Amino acid sequence: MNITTAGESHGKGLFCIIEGLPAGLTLDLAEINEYLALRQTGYGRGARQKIERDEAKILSGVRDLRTLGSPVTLAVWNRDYANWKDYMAPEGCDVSRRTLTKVRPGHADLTGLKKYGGTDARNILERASARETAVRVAAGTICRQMLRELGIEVIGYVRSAGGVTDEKEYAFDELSGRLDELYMMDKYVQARAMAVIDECKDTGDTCGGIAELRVRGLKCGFGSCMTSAQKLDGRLAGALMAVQAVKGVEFGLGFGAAVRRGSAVHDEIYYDEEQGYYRKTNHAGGVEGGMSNGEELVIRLAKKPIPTLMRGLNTVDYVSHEAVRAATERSDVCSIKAFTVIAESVLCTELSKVVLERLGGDNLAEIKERYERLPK
Ligand code: EPS
Repeated sequence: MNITTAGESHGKGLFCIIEGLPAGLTLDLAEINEYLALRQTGYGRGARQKIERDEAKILSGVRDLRTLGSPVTLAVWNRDYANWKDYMAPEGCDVSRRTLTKVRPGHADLTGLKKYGGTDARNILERASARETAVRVAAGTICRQMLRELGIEVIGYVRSAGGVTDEKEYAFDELSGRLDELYMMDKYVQARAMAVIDECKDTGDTCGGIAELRVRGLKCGFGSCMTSAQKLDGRLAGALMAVQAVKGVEFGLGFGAAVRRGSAVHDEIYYDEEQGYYRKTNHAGGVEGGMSNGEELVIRLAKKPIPTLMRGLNTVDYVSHEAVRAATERSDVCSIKAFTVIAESVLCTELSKVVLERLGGDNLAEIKERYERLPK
């Protein structure tokens, strides 16, 4: 399976083509739109979300809500394009307006200009913007629906926002109780995080956070120890690192494993007739030797604060070379909940690729049968 996305933040829309989806998957369009709506929410989200009502349109590869095995094309149209077409229209527009030369530290602006040429960072930021993730959530939800057919479930929650961290551990089934505002689990911890977000808003600042993703039902043996390119953790980490603003990925104990002794890191192995092989701990986060080991996948992602700060950081104008304050457009103060929805979706997509590579198959029935035959 392969996915290509296209589209600019203030262009006509976001688009993607998914190649290699099996035939016979019944799509739940309402669920795709629910995840798109969730991506738009969260305490600290910005004003753009008041304009957009993201909705996925299926343009190909599906008939009567069932996939055909042909490439699936998705579109999420930008409502804001109506306000931007005079400066963004591919057919001709006024590129002398809405320019951005006060390049923002932490954004793609400066490096993108040096790489692609020109003097207007608009040409860079329009694509670098996390708006692109809207269509990745739509595609990821289709992948989620395919994984669900195999009994594989994906969910995430927020462990830390604005530097306020929930240190408790939660069982998979508890995670559906994540709270609306920030997807945190503990309302007292969340209230403190929301107060930090308020403070950031008042001071023209932004803040990031940590999301934890969990996968249940993935049988052992996905990924491979045989070549580095096939390692499951390498592939998932690569896909997740490529989500805008991610600065770190860890599996299981992650960085914590580096400071413990081996006896406190490796998950000891037991056997009984009923369960077969099992472990009492999951410090590995479900991956050993680059392969799923049948335990839950546990992945944590560090997301940096959004680089557009209303108070503006020190920078240099790309044209005049004068010391200035960085450009400020409307911005999100904190987008950690939206990010969690995005990260879950990207995980569903990469996991689907790995699953389909191992199981092959042209139609869902064939793939389900092959998955069921695998040992746990
Ligand atoms: C986003 C829409 C954008 C930003 C955000 C993501 O809207 P606008 O730029 O029109 O306000 O809010 O983009 C970024 C975080 C970024 O770094 O560019 C969205 O729909 O998710």
